[in-house]
Order: sequence, then C-alpha cells, then structure tokens
Amino acid sequence: MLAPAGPAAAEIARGGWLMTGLFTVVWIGVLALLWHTLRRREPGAAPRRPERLILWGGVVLPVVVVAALLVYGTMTSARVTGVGEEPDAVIDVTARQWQWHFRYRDADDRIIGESIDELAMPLGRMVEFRITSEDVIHSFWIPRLGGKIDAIPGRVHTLRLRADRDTPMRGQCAEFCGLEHARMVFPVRIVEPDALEGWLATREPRPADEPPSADAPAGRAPPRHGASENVL
Ligand SMILES: [Cu+2]
Repeated sequence: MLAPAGPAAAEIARGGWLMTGLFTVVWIGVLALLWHTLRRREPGAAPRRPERLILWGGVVLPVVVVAALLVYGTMTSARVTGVGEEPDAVIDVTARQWQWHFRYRDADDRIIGESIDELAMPLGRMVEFRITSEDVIHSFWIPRLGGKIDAIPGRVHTLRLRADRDTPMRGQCAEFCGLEHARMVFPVRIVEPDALEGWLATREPRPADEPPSADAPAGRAPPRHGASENVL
C-alpha cells in the first residue's frame, strides 16, 4: 500500500500521507494549547473566557478541515475506482469459499482464458474487474494497485486498475469469509500485453468433473465451472 504500482494506489498513498501530515499538525497544535493552558493557569484561578477558543478551535477549525477533506475525498474517489476510464481489458472475478476464479475477456467480450488463485494483468493497460461472489461476502484487494472492493453474491462490482510496474505483487481477500479466509491470497503476475494469451494457454482450466489434484491445499474446493453461471 505504501509502495504504489499504479494510479489508483498512488492516489490512495497520496491521500494517506496528506491526512497523516495534516493531522500531525492538528495534534501538535492541540499539544501546544494544552501546554499553554497548563503553564498559565494559576492554582485556584477560574479559567479565562473559553468561548472564543471553543468557537475557533472547536467549531470553525474542524468545519474547515473536514469540509476541505470532504471535497478532496470526493474528487479523489473517482480516480481510485477508475470511473470514466476506458478499459483496455476485462477480467471477471468470482470469489467463493475459498478460491479466486478469474476469467479473461477479449475486446469482443469473449472469454479467452481462465485462472484459479493466480491473476495475470497486462502491463500498463487499464483492466476492468467485474467482481462477484458465489457464497458469502469476500473483498478483492491488491494493495499495490488500489483500494479494496467487496465481492457480494448477486451483485457485480466494477473496479478499474492499472499496473505500471512489472513487479511481483499479491492480492488478498480483505473480508473475513470463513475459516480459510487467510488462505484466500493470490499472486499477481504483471505480463507484457502480448504475452497474456500465452500465459493463459499454460493455465488449462480443469474440467468440472475432475477431482482436485492431490497436491492442492487441503480445504480448497475445485473450480465449479457449471455452477457459477447459474448464480450470476
Ligand atoms: Cu474471502
């Protein structure tokens, strides 16, 4: 999250640092006021007229700071979710206990490949993720690329992310979804755009009736290709 590798994550990191700086200034101001008050108060003396301090420090200052952050946050949120960006590629994301299932679409909306618990993204291309769940609420999160968004059964949430750096990164389910929630991680491979189809060709999806391979981690269900369409 602190080492952003795309525009949405960079926006989040910038906002985080801005707020950290701003609130550090406010915190130092509060400490200075406290020190000033304790230093000047004579024992037993009544406090001097506190109304002006309450008006400026307790009403005007918070209204100005919070209103400025509201405007900044509203302007930033579109850039964080990629609203208005034209996607170069589309990946359907289906979460289930406990697995991530990715389906890759071409420009004509045809599915060109699938992968399980492993995601490939073309370098420097805006990817639209269409995120849903088959069972409980999960949350799709690649910290180095952007913010998290919930995967909710019966709904499709859209998130547009771009990877500008060819560096290994990882995604994580960010919503507790059951006993194996912590294992809902997936490596994110950033590949050259021309190499995506070649990468997908090496990820042959298993047929629906094939049992999970012996080396699959315990508790992980095989992909249920047939069932997912009915839910959507
Ligand atoms: Cu999950």
